[in-house]
Amino acid sequence: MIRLALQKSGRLGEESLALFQKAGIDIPQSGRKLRVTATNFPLEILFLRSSDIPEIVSDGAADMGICGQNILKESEQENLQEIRPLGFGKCHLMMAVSKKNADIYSSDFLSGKRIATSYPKTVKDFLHIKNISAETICLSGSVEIAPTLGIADAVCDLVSSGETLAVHNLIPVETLLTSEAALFRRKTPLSEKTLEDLLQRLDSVLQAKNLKSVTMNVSKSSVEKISNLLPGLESPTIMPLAKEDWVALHSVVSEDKNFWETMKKLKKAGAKGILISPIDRVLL
Ligand code: PRT
Repeated sequence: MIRLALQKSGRLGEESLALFQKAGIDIPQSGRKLRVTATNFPLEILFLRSSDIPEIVSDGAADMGICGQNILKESEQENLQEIRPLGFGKCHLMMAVSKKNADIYSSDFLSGKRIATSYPKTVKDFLHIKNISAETICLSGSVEIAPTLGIADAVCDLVSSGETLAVHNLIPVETLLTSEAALFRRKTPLSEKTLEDLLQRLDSVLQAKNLKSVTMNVSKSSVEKISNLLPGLESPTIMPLAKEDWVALHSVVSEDKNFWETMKKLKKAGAKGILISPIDRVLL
């Protein structure tokens, strides 16, 4: 049984549970329970505050955890190891200053100033690397309001859309780190077989994220031309059709920036009835 710590409520907890569900791991609705066991996989989930997750894993109360890379970095727990970035909860930890200071900003601006943040260790590392001496004001939330209250000259906080900074008349001037949700473990042994099974299931969902199953009817004479247009995982599957001289071609195509251009080219080359379907999971 693997014990995994997850955010109790909030953006990362919800997306993590959705990922497990897509991977075919059934986790009962927790309600007020802080500890639940998956019904079809040897996995126990502990629901915690994000900032407590690294320490709980580091201390051995859980084997693995999911939290933002920002929290993992701030925790400075040396016996933890990131296993997978999970592709959600993306954000940047940014330094921001008021509009009037943004134009004159360089890192040296921070010298002798007060910086409000919920990430004091990451900020101290940043200042140390830049060889700047500044004071950090540690707040657990609502960091953006600190300059208006006159208790800080700059803030260092997470940014995704940038709207919160804008509302507080703050301009992002420097990125300390980029972050997304990540699965991590303690560096001590745990059931490698169960871990491998868990990773295989999660990877099957993560790798399928941008893949589409594409099927189309094509005349036998255009099979080669159309096959060459299909950037699939392997060569396309060709299936016979009742209609003479026609076949169905199936391939798996990544939905990247060229996807719709490729679909247009397939149509132009004579492909008919192109079916595009999502793929839940793929084992590569
Ligand atoms: O509730 P709990 O104690 O578990 O932690 P929490 O209060 O930090 O939870 P939550 O859900 O807010 O954040 C959990 C994790 O989500 C963070 O540790 C990040 O890894 C990730 N994440 C991604 C974010 C954001 N984007 C984000 N925008 N966490 C917080 N924000 C906040 C930010 O602090 C700021 O106040 O959103 C505001 C800025 O958003 P924009 O869109 O206006 O730029």
